[in-house]
Amino acid sequence: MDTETEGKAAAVEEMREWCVALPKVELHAHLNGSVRNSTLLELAKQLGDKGIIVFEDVKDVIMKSDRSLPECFKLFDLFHILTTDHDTVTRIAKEVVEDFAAENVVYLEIRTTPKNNEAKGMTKRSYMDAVIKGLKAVEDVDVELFGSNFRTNETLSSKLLDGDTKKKKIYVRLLLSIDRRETTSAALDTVNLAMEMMDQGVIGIDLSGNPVVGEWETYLPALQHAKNLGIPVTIHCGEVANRKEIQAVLDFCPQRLGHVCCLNDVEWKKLKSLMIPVEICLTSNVMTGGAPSLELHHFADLYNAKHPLSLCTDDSGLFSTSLSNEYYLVATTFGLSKSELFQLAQDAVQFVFADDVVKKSLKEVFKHAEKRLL
Ligand code: 6MZ
Repeated sequence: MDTETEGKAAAVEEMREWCVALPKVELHAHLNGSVRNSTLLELAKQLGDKGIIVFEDVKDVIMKSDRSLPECFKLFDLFHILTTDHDTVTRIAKEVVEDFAAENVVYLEIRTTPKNNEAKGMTKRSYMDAVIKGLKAVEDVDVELFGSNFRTNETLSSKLLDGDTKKKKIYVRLLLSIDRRETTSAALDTVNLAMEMMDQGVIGIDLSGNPVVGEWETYLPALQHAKNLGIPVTIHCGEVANRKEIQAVLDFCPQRLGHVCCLNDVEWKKLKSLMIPVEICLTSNVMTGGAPSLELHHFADLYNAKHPLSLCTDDSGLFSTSLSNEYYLVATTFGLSKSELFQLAQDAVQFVFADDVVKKSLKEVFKHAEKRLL
């Protein structure tokens, strides 16, 4: 390697490390899309040994790196076969939090679809209990799940000071997802479950699932119910060009929107005038064709317009990314400086669904990190 190449490699490494060190807020991460490949392979091997699946076929699918949107949803069906029993749900919830915390995510909203599975004796409630059990089982990191002072009177910010030898801390909150395959009644069950579990870390509702499946009218009563109950809502919007639905979603005016890929000029204008914060998922959108390339991703337009936004992973396992990597991609693709990246990460605090006490604590975390990172 010549000196110039070595210098470039060192600069890349330094920037990547800086993006890892940056405190980050993750607002759009699906539990089953964020599972480690090693865990999926281990689970597939177990089911392969039992003759339930053919391990070699599943292994190739898990290790494949590019995925179209329809392929993603076939894969989720496979992941659900691998992960949907109580102990496995507990395990993946624990690992996902550990992985985000390891790259300095200080606030994580993890979303997951509560599942009924009679064969496994699973109800939506017992599924969520298994998720929460996983969050409580995290040992390497202190998880603040119920409120800023859940385990101790010390706030998170006071424990995240640099040079701190204590354990890392992460706020975790849960969003319950309505899958687009569900009926109105099943969607309402999910909202009622969210209400029931508001004191256990559940903080909002998400509408997700295969965007070519289902009708807006099916979910609207449940989303409206959430709104009436005062539960914050985030909606996957415009993953495909469904004009009628994009219009309806903007009219509904949820607290946040995911993706916003296929909006036309009128819808784009409306989104900007409504100032609804957007969860930006760069790698996911490019892989699934929602954006033509990183360079042409709509992040640039929203960022330049000073529209509220937050960088997110969507499915870090499925798309082999991490939140640090998404920040790195923004730096290298759009030329943001470290101070602009820092501001971007810090601004995301405004869009969390958690209360002002948590927001205040997170602001402190950033204030302190600023001295070290800039
Ligand atoms: C829409 C998505 C998604 O809920 O089982 N999901 N929905 N668009 C996406 N973009 C690629 N990625 C994930 O996590 C997996 C579920 O999240 C939704 C799908 O409904 C998927 O089945 P949970 O933990």
